[in-house]
Amino acid sequence: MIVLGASGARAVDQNANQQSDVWEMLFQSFGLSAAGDFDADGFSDATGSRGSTDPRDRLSFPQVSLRSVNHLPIIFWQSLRGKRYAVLSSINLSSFTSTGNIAIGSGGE
Ligand SMILES: [Ca+2]
Ligand SMILES: [Ca+2]
Repeated sequence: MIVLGASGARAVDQNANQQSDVWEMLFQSFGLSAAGDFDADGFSDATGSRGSTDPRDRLSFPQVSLRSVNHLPIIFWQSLRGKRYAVLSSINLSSFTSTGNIAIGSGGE
């Protein structure tokens, strides 16, 4: 299995609520619970924070697709410009290892 994770320095979280302070300011999402799901999209607000999705828009949630391009499997996701993404792999879903691939978000797929 392959998943995406935030890369580089940990997100700033000076109020220790497990959600990026930058994300909280960007989406005016102060006071949301890390385990909560304000927009009922099936992803916790902490997960939305890591994926930089809008916590008030249930159509904005972390998503990854696998497509074939020239017979090769390619991973796609909606990125944010300048955000660093790491591709992680796991064979047991309990531990994950970086594939070493870091992608810088372009603002598109
Ligand atoms: Ca925070
Ligand atoms: Ca959510």
